[in-house]
Amino acid sequence: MTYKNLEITLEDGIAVVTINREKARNALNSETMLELRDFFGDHALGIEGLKGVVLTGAGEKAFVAGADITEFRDLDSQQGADFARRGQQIFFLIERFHRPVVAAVNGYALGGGCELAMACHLRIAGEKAFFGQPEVNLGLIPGYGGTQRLIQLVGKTKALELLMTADVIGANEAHQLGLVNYVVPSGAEIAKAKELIEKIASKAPVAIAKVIESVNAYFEATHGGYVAEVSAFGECCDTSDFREGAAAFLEKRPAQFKGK
Ligand code: CO8
Repeated sequence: MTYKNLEITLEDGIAVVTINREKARNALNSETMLELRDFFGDHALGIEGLKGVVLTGAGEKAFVAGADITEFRDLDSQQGADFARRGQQIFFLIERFHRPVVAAVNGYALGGGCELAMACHLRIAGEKAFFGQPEVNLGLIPGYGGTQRLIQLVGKTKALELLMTADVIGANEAHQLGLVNYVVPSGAEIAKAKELIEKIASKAPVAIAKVIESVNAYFEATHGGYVAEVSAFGECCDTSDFREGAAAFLEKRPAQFKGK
């Protein structure tokens, strides 16, 4: 597959995958999601001697500003659920990848962008990085596993607060909460991610793959939460509040919600 929205470089066994839609703050449109699926589900499996993958966003402003709102504003509940389910499956490919996948978060990681970072095994934040799940501003909930992974990473207390307030937090707070592994000066995110991958690459590869498998297995009992998220996301798509929320974002005005 030829990639239009992913830029991939391979150096010393480390692949750096850059989501390259800077003008749309690297928002995840369908094409980018398919490219991520191809990379993690196929292409990367064939890279000889791969030590790990760094995932980042183009430019200084955003890692990924979420799913592409222009694409899903007209979804009905069935289409919304299908969209979310397909996205979850792609993020599972990342979470289950046999080599470490490290997010190098260089700016905003919002909505689907925060969900993407959370699907990676480790997260490095630049000091100007921001994290948040602002979907309720749009009349939605996260659909790519965010309701589940945020609980896994920061616990129920803070997850509920972040999901319900749509608060956007900075790198240091994300670090205090356990959402990211390290905070580094802006511009040093990829280097730190590579340093971690190099360290991990000096260990036994099969053992590393088994660590990933076993840690993921801890959460398997709660996989029903992902299914519930898909249905709930779909149900939100049927509300007039969602149409209003998406329209308000695109028209750059505050949303007027009616609870319907
Ligand atoms: N989708 C589409 N376009 C976007 C998105 C997005 N998520 N984010 C930014 N853009 C576009 C803007 O519309 C703008 O376009 P234009 O230049 O044509 O006006 C351009 O990118 C630049 O954006 P800003 O001018 O707003 O840039 P700033 O640097 O001032 O602000 C922010 C950057 C803070 C990231 C801001 O753009 C923002 O708040 N973006 C939206 C964040 C958001 O709400 N994300 C959640 C989206 S919903 C989601 O991710 C749900 C995931 C599950 C989906 C399940 C299936 C569909």
